[in-house]
Amino acid sequence: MSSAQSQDAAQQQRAALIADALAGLSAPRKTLPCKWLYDAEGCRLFEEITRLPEYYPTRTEIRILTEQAGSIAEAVGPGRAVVEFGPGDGAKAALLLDGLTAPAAYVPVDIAPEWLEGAANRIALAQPGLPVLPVVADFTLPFALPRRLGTAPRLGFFPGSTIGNFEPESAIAFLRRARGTLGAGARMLLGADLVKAQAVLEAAYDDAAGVTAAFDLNLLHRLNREAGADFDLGGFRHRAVWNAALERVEMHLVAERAQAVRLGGRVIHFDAGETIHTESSHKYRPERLAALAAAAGWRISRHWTDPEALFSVWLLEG
Ligand code: AVI
Repeated sequence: MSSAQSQDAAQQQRAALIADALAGLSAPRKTLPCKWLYDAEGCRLFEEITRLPEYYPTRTEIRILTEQAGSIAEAVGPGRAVVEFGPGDGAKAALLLDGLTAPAAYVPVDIAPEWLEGAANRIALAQPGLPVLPVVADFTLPFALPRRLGTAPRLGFFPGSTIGNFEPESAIAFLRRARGTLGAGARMLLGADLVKAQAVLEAAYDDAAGVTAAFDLNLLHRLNREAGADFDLGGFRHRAVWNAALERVEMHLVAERAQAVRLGGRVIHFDAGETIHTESSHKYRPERLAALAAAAGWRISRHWTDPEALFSVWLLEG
């Protein structure tokens, strides 16, 4: 990307952030889309979250992928091209590819080229000779796979329970679209966090060291930095709450007192105690996950979990 192109992209991103913030903060129940949590500082803080003692999902999924590698490889079958939606640093793909029999290619898909580069380099080093074909795309929208992939059967890979950050209708839409993108005979390996005790869930999203709070509050920092807003960061605090009816952990930023904030030429008023809903992390029961997959045209072939049934990895067939 030339420097003019990257300036253009930054400008477009800024305009989209302001538009989303104005729409979300003008709604009767204030909200901000969780995708804006992930600027460079947000990504750094999220990495830190994945290593926290309270945040069990990452290490538990890695444990499942490690301990069940043989069983997963057998169920997936040989010769598949692995298409990963949002590869992060590529660590989970490295584990998966190491266990699979004769994978045909690795296709990491992400909107952020810098993430793709890291994951692609990691896999190229770990799997010499394996074609690595990165795709820069927003995987929540339609995109095409590289032609060079040929006719090898595909395995979609969507770990981390990122599916849980989608509203159920969007999760179904994503899974349906992924099925179309991956093509006939495709399979999909999906990580999903499970419903469990409220205290465990709330601690995972409101850790003692305050890293998740910093991650959440960074969104207001970002609006101040990139959207010219004037949030007083001391005027808001992070709260994580289990919504039992919707089976999701919600992150909120709570206004500590009544206040007014300037953003994009408008003034936004907050009552004391009013919240901005910044993220939902849906947790699944097996029957709900099966229903979600079925609504998107997939059927469950196998699933694996850890001994404490904290997290699950699912193999879907088209
Ligand atoms: C990225 N995603 C799966 C994380 C989750 O657990 O929902 C995001 C996160 N938010 C706070 N902690 C972690």
